[in-house]
Amino acid sequence: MKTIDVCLSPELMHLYPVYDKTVVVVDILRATSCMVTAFANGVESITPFANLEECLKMKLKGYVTAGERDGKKVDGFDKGNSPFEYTDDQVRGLKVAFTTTNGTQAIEKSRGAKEIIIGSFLNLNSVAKYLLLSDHNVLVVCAGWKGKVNLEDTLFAGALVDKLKDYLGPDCDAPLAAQHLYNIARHDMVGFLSASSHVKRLNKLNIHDDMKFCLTIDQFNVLPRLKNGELRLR
Ligand code: 3SL
Repeated sequence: MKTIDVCLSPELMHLYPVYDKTVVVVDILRATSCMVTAFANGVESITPFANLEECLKMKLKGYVTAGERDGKKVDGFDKGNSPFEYTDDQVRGLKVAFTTTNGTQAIEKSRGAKEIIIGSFLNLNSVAKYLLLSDHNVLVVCAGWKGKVNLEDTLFAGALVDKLKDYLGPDCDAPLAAQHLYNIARHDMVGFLSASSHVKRLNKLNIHDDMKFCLTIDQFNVLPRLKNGELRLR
């Protein structure tokens, strides 16, 4: 049986060899939810950057620059990190250079994996279907917040473990813990997360609608995958 493991924070990546794994990077609030929404609305590619200045330079090459630091759109960038900025025809055909506080850092730390795909509740089923057919063991990398564990990414990991429980075995206790948490929260994830640190942080920035949208399950049937440094639909 193939295995599934969960890295609850990018700071723990040194414990998880990735060279032979399919890594699912997740940042529910809000980076990977934005990426999935953008691809569902026709973006051509997203190039993730850990470094803000490197991302900004991509403007000179005709890229749309996007992302945030501490939840706020970066000065000089074209777009921020709300999924509502990546809907309808706003992004069709665009090449986007993207950097965020945690999500793109988690992608950076996952480099060297056999393959890297992007997960969110919005494309949960597409991720699960892909993993079922893949030959590799799976590691879910939760972006967390500045090295700390967060609830929303852990819930996604738990949802994935739960969905795949008959096909992929847990590789340590983190997937089991995530699965338990998801089963406690699954019927009211919005309520469950209302006390979470990042929801409070976003509320302080007057960002209220993004959370509900990012917790919608299977809104889109897309699977972004990292290839040659950029995310594209597989
Ligand atoms: O850290 C990230 O990658 C972001 O998703 C955080 S925020 O929701 O934009 O604050």
